[in-house]
Amino acid sequence: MIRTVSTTPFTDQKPGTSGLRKKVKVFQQPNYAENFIQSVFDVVSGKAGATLVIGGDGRYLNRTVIQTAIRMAAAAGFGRVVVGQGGILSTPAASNVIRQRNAIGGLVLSASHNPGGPDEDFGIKYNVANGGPAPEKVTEAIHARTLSIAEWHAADSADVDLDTLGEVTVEGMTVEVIDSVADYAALMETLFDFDAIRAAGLTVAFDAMSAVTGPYATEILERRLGFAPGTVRNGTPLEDFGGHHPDPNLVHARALYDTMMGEGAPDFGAASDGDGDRNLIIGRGRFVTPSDSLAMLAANAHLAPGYAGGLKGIARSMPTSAAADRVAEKLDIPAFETPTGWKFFGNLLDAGMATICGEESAGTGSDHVREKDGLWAVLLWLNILAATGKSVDRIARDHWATYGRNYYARHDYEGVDSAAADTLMGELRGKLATLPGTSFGALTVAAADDFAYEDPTDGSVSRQQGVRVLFEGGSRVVFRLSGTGTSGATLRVYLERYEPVGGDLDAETATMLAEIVAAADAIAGIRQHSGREQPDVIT
Ligand code: VG1
Ligand code: CO
Repeated sequence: MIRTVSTTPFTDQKPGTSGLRKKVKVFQQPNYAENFIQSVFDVVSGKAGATLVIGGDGRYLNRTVIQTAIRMAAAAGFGRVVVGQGGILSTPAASNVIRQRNAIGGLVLSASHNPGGPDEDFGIKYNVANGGPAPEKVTEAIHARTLSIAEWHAADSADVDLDTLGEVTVEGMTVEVIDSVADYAALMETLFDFDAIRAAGLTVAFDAMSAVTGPYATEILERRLGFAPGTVRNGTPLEDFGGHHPDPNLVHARALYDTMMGEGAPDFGAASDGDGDRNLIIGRGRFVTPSDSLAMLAANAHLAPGYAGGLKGIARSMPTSAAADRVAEKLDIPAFETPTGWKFFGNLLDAGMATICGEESAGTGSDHVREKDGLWAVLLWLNILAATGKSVDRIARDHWATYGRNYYARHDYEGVDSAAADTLMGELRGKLATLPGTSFGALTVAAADDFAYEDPTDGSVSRQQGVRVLFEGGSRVVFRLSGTGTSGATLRVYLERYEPVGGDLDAETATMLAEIVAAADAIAGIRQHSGREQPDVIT
């Protein structure tokens, strides 16, 4: 039997950079999750008999919302729901299952690197048939639907046993519980030379941060690649990530950093985030910024079997450093600059215009799926280390000696008053026209704009994607507000300085960026508007 429930709209269900993210308590309001899921289903055409993939990062509320989504999918007329065992699918694994099963789309339940638990964050994201996050025209349609929704529908059925592999039927719809890891691990074996990695004798530390990559990393690194037991740390997904932020950066993955900088460090260290799409890369004694990692992976990707034929193009988000552009130039392939968020890469990947993509926020991936992929980046690094016999530090130094070095950092000011953050951005936008020609210390502004992107495949335009201030000589600062937070505003300030071949390639990043940091504050009045003397997080 199908139940129809009357409801009224919530006015705060606009998807952000990566789906709808709110506090768990917000999602627990009656009708809240149901309204959003129904709005997604109302917007998707061709549901009848189609396959829908559902999975999440295992955080608090994951199982509850999966049961709700299954009942609602049955009412919406889907033919089959494919769900990961225990409700677990990493974001890249979900993307892969959508593609391999020819699904119409998927619901990915995650708030990524945000903390989890009854008082923390939850999220719902809809991915389309290519396996990637819904493009803006779809998220806009979903948002519009949330503002007019009047009822939702669900099968009046019992919970499905999510822990037992196999098929059951709910109101005529098949629910198939699949192994969360198997298809993804098989895909990785097609891309990388597992024998070479196994034979290289490397030592590895991988921190799964008590989040979704635990079972994936344990299967791939310890079982299939034979790294020692204990290589995967914090490998059991917990509903609250052990009380930590599952955010693989130098603040929240500090323990891994200390291991990699200490006595007896292994050759290679890495971590991933809540939903498994981000990666942190640290070699023995050498942290690699995500922007550099993208460039180094692109420059060496041909060493892995999956990319032996070369790359078609490289895409990066606008705030990501230009290091990857230099690699594209050398390889004589196109470089693309998109707005923040993986949804903007999908069309380029589908059109065969780009093979590798990346973001400064620790996201790297390729055309093997349509999401960024943390373990993929780890395996590509391991394949490159195995093929070259070099250390991470050696690869980094050789790279800079060839291309020059883009010193880079991001300063985040979290939990800033939303009105103050809006004022800061508004004032900044208001003075863009007058900035060129003005000087801040030794830096002179060459150009300033508000980044807009026209998708080369469908001509769609996205405006107001971040304020860029470009200085003479190639340094720059970018300002934008986060679209993934759940309380107040987060101001992100992206700082970059290029040092050419023959220049100072072995300096401290903070020293190299000090002038730009001062200029950023002078231009935007960060301290004045935020009331903060220092950023909360530097990555
Ligand atoms: C952040 C990152 C962005 C990333 C997004 C989703 O967005 O900056 O690069 O794509 O998170 O990643 P924002 O709007 O907060 O800057 V994840 O791993 O949270 O799905
Ligand atoms: Co993530």
